[in-house]
Amino acid sequence: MISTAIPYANGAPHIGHAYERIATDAFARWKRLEGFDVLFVTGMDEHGQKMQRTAEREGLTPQGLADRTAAQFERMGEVLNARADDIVRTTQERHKQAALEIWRRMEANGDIYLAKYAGWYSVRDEAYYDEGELTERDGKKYAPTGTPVEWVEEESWFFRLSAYGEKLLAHYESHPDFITPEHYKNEIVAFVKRGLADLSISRTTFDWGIPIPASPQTSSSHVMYVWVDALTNYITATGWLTGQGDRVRFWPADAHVIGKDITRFHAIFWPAFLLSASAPLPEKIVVHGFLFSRGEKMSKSVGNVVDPIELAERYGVDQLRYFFLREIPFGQDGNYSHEAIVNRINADLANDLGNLAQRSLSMIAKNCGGAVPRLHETLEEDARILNESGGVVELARRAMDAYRPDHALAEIFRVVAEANRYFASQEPWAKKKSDPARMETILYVTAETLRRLAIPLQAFIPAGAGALLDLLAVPLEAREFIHASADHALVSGAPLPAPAPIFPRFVEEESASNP
Ligand code: ME8
Repeated sequence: MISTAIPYANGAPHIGHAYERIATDAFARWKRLEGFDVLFVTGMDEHGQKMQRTAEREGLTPQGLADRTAAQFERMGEVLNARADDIVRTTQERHKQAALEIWRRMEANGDIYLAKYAGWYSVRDEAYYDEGELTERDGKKYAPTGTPVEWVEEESWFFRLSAYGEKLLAHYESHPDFITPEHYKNEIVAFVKRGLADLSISRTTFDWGIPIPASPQTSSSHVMYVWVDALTNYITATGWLTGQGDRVRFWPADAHVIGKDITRFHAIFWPAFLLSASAPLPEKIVVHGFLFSRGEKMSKSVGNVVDPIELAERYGVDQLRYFFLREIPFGQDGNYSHEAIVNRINADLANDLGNLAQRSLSMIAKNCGGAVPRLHETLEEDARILNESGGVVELARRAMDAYRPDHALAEIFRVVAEANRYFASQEPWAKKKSDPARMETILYVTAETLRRLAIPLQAFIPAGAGALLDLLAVPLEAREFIHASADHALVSGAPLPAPAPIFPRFVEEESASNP
C-alpha cells in the first residue's frame, strides 16, 4: 500500500498536488511492474474550520465545496494518468466509522482526557503553536509558517502525546528508514527529544467535523480535530480498523508519500495514535520537497498558482511527469519554469529516446520487411550495449527502493545515451549495401535495447513507454520486470506495426510580439 497526503478540499489542485500524485503513481507502477499486488490510495481532507470558512465566503455549503473540489482532483488524477485505486473522502460514512473507531481505541487505552485548552491556533495550518514559536508584526502574531494565529479558549479532549515520546524515539532508532530522506528524520528526532506536550484533539467552536459521541463530562458538543480525522484516512482505505472489506491485508501501509510541511503530523502524531490504538505502524514516511515557480513559493495570495491540468495540456502528460520525476532530486525543493521543462522534453525525450526509436524503427520497416530483424554474429559492441540495457532494471530498482525516481531515470537515460552512441557509431545505414547482415544485427540490438529500456520507463512515462512497446510488438502480458531479461528478447521475424513517432519536439508557439 502506498498513499499520497489527502489535499484540503478548500481549493483547486496546484502543481504541488500534481507532483505528489505523479511521484506516488510512479512508485505504485514500479511495484506493480515488480509483480506486487499494489493498493494506491489518495483522498480528500474535507472537514475543519478552513473548509467551513471558505465555503461561507464562496456561498456554498461545506459539502458542496468538498464535492466541487473532489471532482477537480479526480479529473487531475485522470489527466495525469495517475489514477489511484481508491479515493478516501473524509465525509464518507466508512471513514467516519474508522475515525470513531480509532478514537474509541485510544480512549480505551486511557490516552484521551477532557481539559480546557487555551492557546494560539492557525486556521490556515489547522494547528496550534506555542507562544515561543510565534513572531509579531504590526501587533499581530504569526505562526512559523507565516500564517496568522488567533487566541482560542475552549473545552477540549486531549490526547496523551506526552506519554509517547520515548516509544517514538525507540521506533525511529529501531527503524532507521522510517522517515526518509534522513534530514527530515533528524528534524523530527530533535523535536521529539525536546519533549512532547499533550495534543488538543477536539473542537467546540465550529461543527464541520466528525461529531464526538456526547459524554456526561462535556458541556458542549465536540467535533474531532481535523488531523486525527484526516490521518485516519490511510486506514479507512484498507478497512483494517473495522475489519470490513477485502483490503484489510494491505495495512500497514508501505509508504505514506507527503510534503515536507506535514512531517510532524505523519512522523509523530500518526504513529502515536496508532501505538495507542494497538495498530501496526506504516513502514515509511517518504517526504518530498516543495516546488517553486522559478524560486517562488506558490500561493493563492501571490497569484502564481499554476493549474497542473493546463501544464499537462501544454507540454503533454508524459512530458510533465518526466520533467518532475527527472529534474527534481526527490526529497529536495525544486524549481520549474517553461525553459527547464522544454529543455528536458527536447533533450531527453525527443532527441535521445524519441529519435533513436524513430530512426531505428523506420529503418527496420524499410529494410527488414517490417519484422524484427535477424540477429547474426555479434561483436563486442553489441554485447556491451545489451549488457548495459540488461542491467538497467536492477540499477533503477536500487534507486526506486531509496525513493529516488530522479536517480532511476538518470540510470535509464544514461543507457539511452549509450544506445544512441552505439547506433551512431555502428552506422547501420552505411552497411545496407556493403554488409546487410551486419545492418540487421545492429537494428536487432537497438530494438532489443529499446525494449529493455521501455519496460522500466512504463512507471514514469506510461503512455509513451507503452506506445514504444506496442511498436516493438511486445505483448501486454510480457511487460513486467521479469520480462526485461534476455530470456524474453524480441523474436526475429515477428511482424511489427508501422512505425509512428513518439515524443515529438516541443516547438515554441509564435508569439504575437515576434511575428
Ligand atoms: O496538507 N510543492 O493538504 P494540502 C510540493 N490536508 N508539494 C506541496 C506543495 C508544493 N508547493 N504545496 C503542498 C494538507 N504540497 C493536508 C494533508 S494528510 C492526512 C492531510 C503538498 O492540500 C503537501 O506537502 O495543503 C501535502 O503533502 C500535499 O501537497 C497536500 O497539501
